[in-house]
Amino acid sequence: MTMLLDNIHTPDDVRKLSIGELPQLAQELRRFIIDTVSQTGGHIAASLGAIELTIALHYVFNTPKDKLVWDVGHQSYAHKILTGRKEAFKNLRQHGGISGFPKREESPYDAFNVGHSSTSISAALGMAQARCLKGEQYKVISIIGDGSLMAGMAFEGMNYAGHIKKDLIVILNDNEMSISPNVGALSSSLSRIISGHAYNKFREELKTILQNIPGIGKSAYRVARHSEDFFKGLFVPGLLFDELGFRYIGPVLGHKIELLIQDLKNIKNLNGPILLHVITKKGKGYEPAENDPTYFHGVGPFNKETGKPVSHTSTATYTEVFGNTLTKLAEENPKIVAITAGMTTGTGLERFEQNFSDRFFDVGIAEQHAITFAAGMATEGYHPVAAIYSTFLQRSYDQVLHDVCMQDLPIVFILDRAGIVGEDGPTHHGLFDISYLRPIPNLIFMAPKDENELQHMLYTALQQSHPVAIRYPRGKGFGVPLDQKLNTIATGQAEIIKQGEHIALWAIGSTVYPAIDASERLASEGIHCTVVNSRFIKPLDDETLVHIAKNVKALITVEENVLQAGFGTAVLETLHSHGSVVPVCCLGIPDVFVEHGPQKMLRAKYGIDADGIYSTAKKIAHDSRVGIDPKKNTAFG
Ligand SMILES: Cc1ncc(C[n+]2csc(CCOP(=O)(O)OP(=O)(O)O)c2C)c(N)n1
Repeated sequence: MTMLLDNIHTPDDVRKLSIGELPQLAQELRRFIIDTVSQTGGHIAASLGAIELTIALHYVFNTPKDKLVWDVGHQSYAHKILTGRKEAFKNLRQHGGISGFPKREESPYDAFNVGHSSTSISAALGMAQARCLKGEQYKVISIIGDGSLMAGMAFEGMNYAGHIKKDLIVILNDNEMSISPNVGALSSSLSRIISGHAYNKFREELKTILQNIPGIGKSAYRVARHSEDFFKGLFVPGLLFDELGFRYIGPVLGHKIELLIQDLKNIKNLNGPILLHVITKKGKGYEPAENDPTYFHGVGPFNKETGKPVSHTSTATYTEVFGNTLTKLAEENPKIVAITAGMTTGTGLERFEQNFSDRFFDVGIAEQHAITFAAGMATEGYHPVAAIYSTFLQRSYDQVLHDVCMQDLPIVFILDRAGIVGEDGPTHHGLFDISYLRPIPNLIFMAPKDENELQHMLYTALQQSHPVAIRYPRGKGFGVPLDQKLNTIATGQAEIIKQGEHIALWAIGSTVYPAIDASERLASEGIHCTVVNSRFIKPLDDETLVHIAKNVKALITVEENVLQAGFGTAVLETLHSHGSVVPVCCLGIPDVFVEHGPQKMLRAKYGIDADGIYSTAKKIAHDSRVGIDPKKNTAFG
């Protein structure tokens, strides 16, 4: 059977199809996305839910002149395929392949780079404003999900859009889900709008009826309009968009392409800020994803017949160990409360939620609010644990600094996905938290070498009366046994794992085991290393550091963070302030945004795996400045 998709190279080809052919195109896209993502992994549920909407948008608007600004960008797979990336889509999220998110470097159809949520309205409004300044004519359309719309930034964008009144279309893609079911007052308001759909029909009908009554029609309509707010409030509590200066249209059905096209054509030439409310189903057309959209939000490779993951090992992830440990600790300590910003599953808090629903708070995609909300609870004697991915905590920097650390409040920041996350790429790597948190006074900052140490660190953090951050990587631990009894780790005390007289490997978090591996290979070649698990980024174990530095010929720091203002820099600062002259080499991420690709591969590329540490140590050992005679080819003679 001929596939329509085979002849689609740009959206112009979509526009050549008849409206009657578009449902078939949607089916083909759906199959293609399921086939591919089952092999590559990716954000399938949101993308399946946005297929008809994507086709309709490209059909009605003149892309790329008209600009589509996708929020988060995880729903953009159909957009990628229709905009010349069908072949490239087979390498979705693979190293060297196309990104899982819109990327301007990748295509002129990608108007804005995304990955973090709730930016699309501000970005689109900026484009609309620039268009006016340039005196050009094109449409700008933001496509935002109901979950992403809940964030403060989306409201800041809408508020300003209503103020400057530029032509701007916001498509609200409402599937009543964030990653988990949506939360919050706006969310329930949207649901009531959907159920109040009848109101809109009623209003239109009323208008026609009243205006057609001979003699009194016009004045009756005026009276009715005055009382409209009253009626509207009765039927549709979602006046918010109108109040923000948007013309609200909808709700409309998001999987009926023909109707969607009609709706988009109707709003295309309206002026001012318009919000079109589109109802979609997350995971649409793939039963396993429709049944479990939370699991299929973002998945690894899976069997497309069953929906089951292709690989699974029994080793616990750091996330699971965190969630289980916190739940256990909360049984004994009623002051522990857990907070997440729309990431209950991702941060491992489902069990906590089930066991302590009254002490669990999913605030929606609102990282800034999450932290200050935690601060408020801490002032009232609670011990909040705010679990947020490293990359998303960037959103809350001022709240961490100003609302928590400046008041020295006991809050535990759990930074999951710290380091290289893999296929989600540069928007999601957690490679900056050491640099952005390290300068903040009062904060204690730790990173466990394995999942067992994570338990002890969490226990330790909850003994403190100060803010504490714990960072750990995405994925499985090392499969080490988990101690039943938890201990307090002395603040700022590093763990000396082994001693050797040649080179010190001063490692933190995920780099400790690779440092141990490297030291074993080096030892077999006569290069003897001291290996230290720093455990703390802040405070550093100055005494141990200075002492060790005196007794080796060189020191190497290893971190899974950018080198700028990172962990190695902290070590350098300490050594410098103590007058140490030991040569130091810092291993970590250079001054780049790291691309997407497998964690293992990227760690190797940036030289922070066992091989990388080994090679650097070997090079240093043979460097004449370290006191080796290179001709002898033996380290430190
Ligand atoms: C600042 C930020 N916090 C958290 C996330 C993780 N995240 C990605 S998509 C998503 C849910 C978005 O929900 P919605 O906008 O309704 O889109 P849907 O997935 O339902 O289509 C979340 C929480 C993110 N990308 N950015």
